Amino acid sequence: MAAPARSILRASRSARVAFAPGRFSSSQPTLKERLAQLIPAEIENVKAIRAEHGKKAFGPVVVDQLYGGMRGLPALIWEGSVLDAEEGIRFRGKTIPECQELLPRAPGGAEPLPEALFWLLLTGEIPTQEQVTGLSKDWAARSAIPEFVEEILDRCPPTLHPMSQFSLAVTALNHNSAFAKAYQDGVSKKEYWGPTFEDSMDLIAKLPNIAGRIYRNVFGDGKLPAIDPDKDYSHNLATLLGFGDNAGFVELLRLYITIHSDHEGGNVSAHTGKLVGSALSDPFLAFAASLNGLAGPLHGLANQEVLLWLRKMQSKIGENASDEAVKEYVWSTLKGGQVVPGYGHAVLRKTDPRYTAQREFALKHLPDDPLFKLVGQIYNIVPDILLEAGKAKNPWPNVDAHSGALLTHYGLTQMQFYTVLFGVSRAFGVAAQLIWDRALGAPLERPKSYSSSAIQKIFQGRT
Ligand code: FAM
Repeated sequence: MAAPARSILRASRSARVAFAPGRFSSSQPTLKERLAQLIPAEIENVKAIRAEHGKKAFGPVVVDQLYGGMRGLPALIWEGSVLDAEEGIRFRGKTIPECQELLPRAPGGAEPLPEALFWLLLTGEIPTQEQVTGLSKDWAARSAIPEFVEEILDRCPPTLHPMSQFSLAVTALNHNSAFAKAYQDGVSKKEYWGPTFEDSMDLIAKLPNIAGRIYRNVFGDGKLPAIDPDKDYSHNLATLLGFGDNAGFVELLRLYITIHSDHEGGNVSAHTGKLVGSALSDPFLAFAASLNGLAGPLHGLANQEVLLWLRKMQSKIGENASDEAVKEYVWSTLKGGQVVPGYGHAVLRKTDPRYTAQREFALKHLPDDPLFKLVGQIYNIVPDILLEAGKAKNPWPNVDAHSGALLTHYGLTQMQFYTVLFGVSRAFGVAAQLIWDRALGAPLERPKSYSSSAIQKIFQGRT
């Protein structure tokens, strides 16, 4: 006999907030109103660029790029963030330290609110404190997930990886998609962005309840507290995970979501969301696809892999191991045909500023933490070894080399959950891109593939 849905036994369900989404700032434009003002000029801007430069060549394409994962191939447009190989990410032209300085914070907080980062990604503008508070309240009002999605999660075996559960739940949210409904009702192309915006807001708003439920089901007693409409997004997410009373963890989440939100358009999760969205799949379907890409160990799962690798290292060579012992362990990883997780990058050629931001957070809040010290010790050792091994184009650490040590410090020790937090954050960038793609009428993506024999034919007789 099938077991009864565990949700029936639960003391509380995900928050059912008593007010509706919409306007929460009194006098200033909401995010949707501001976007509506910006879109017409951007459509004209794109038209002008295409009219003037549309037929011009834009750098060479070499055959290696077809075989080599399209590295460096100029193929996408995304205004939200741009990645420089040396300098790292800029969100709408702003570095991480600039975002930390300029974006509104929570009262008493020092880190930017991800709500503000989302506003920046979408509009290129710094929102007011009031606008950010309005967004926090709007997301809290949209945060409840349908009961059948709760039941899907409750029926997942705890052995199903949290990322698979996450992807299942996000896919199921498509049941209530405003875009899918509007499309069925014959919405005009010009109006696509409106329901895409609503779905995107719903998507981001519902992720804390999904992530919290997965965490509590897999690692706890399955009981979830309610979302507080007067708290910011990160605070509510922390509460749902059971860390709402820990001010340090809440601050960490604000920084974490901000720096993991977007990394230009070509990375696997961002590009997958854009690609799937280009078929006019709604934001839930598109973002679920992003999550499946993020769940790969060369991409977002690397944060889990780093912790696993560190723990294996500690069990093999002990805690407080010497540099020599660590070096030997790193070499044994490489000689075993494995990658050193958290190091290297497809675009970056210097230390990832997302790593640096986390290191600075650790120096401020947890300078004596043993795992942080190990992460720092590895930073002094791995780049030289990767350089000596001579394969990796970038020997420096990326974002994933650091995040697990911070989460572990505050008690979130279940590494299988780490990529879920990356996924919550990445929704901000993917959603912003989907909204703009619909606003600008981005077409179906359909690059050309070639067979190897076609390549040989094309170059026959040419040197
Ligand atoms: N350890 C060992 N070997 C590495 C390496 C590392 N950290 N980084 C690159 N290499 C190898 C790579 O596997 C490749 O080997 P083969 O020629 O045998 O295929 C060679 O060096 C050249 O690779 P590359 O051109 O430098 O890197 P790619 O652009 O192909 O790949 C990464 C980029 C990120 C997939 C790669 O550096 C890697 O596997 N790193 C470890 C996993 C990781 O940390 N991923 C997270 C990336 C992160 F920023 C994110 O997406 N969240």
